[in-house]
Amino acid sequence: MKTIDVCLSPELMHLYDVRARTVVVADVLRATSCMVTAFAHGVQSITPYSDLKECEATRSKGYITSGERDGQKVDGFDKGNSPFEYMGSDIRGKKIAFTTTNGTEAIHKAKGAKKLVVGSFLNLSSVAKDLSSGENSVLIVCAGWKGRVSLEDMLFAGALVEKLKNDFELDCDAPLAAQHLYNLARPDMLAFLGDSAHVKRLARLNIHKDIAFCLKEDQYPVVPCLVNGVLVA
Ligand code: 3SL
Repeated sequence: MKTIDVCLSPELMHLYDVRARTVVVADVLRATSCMVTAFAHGVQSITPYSDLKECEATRSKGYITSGERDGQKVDGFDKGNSPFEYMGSDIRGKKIAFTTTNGTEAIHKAKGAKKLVVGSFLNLSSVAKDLSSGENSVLIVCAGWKGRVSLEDMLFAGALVEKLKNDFELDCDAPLAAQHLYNLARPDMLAFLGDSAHVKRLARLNIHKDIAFCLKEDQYPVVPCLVNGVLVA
């Protein structure tokens, strides 16, 4: 039977062999939620960058430059890291170069995977469907915050485990813990996350509506997938 596991921080990636697995990278607040939203609104591709300068240099090749550092839009970039910036017709058919503190970094760390897809609550069921129809075992990589664990990414991992529990065997206790947490949080995820570090961090930036939006399940039926270092729908 296929198995499913959860890597709670990109710093723990060395514990997992991803060469035969599908990896789902999740940075619910907010990188992967932005990416999913952008694909749902017709973006052609998103190239993830770890390095700010490399990302910025793509502008001369016609890319939209996007991203944040410590939650704030990078000076001189076209867009920041709010899903509401990726809902307009200005991105249709365009290529985006994206760099964020944790999300794009997690994608880089998981690049050796057999298949890599991007997950968020916004495309939860579409990702689940893609994984259950595939042949690979699965590793959900939670982007976290600078190597530390983030509760919202863990809840997403738990939601995915909950959806896939009949098709996959749990590999260890991390998927079990995530699944239990999600079921506890499910009746009111926003309240459950009220004391979490990242929600507090974003609330200080006054972006409550981003938080509420990123926790909505199944808004978009897209599954961004990494092909030759570039995300496509
Ligand atoms: O680190 C990331 O990838 C971001 O999503 C962080 S933030 O939500 O913009 O603070």
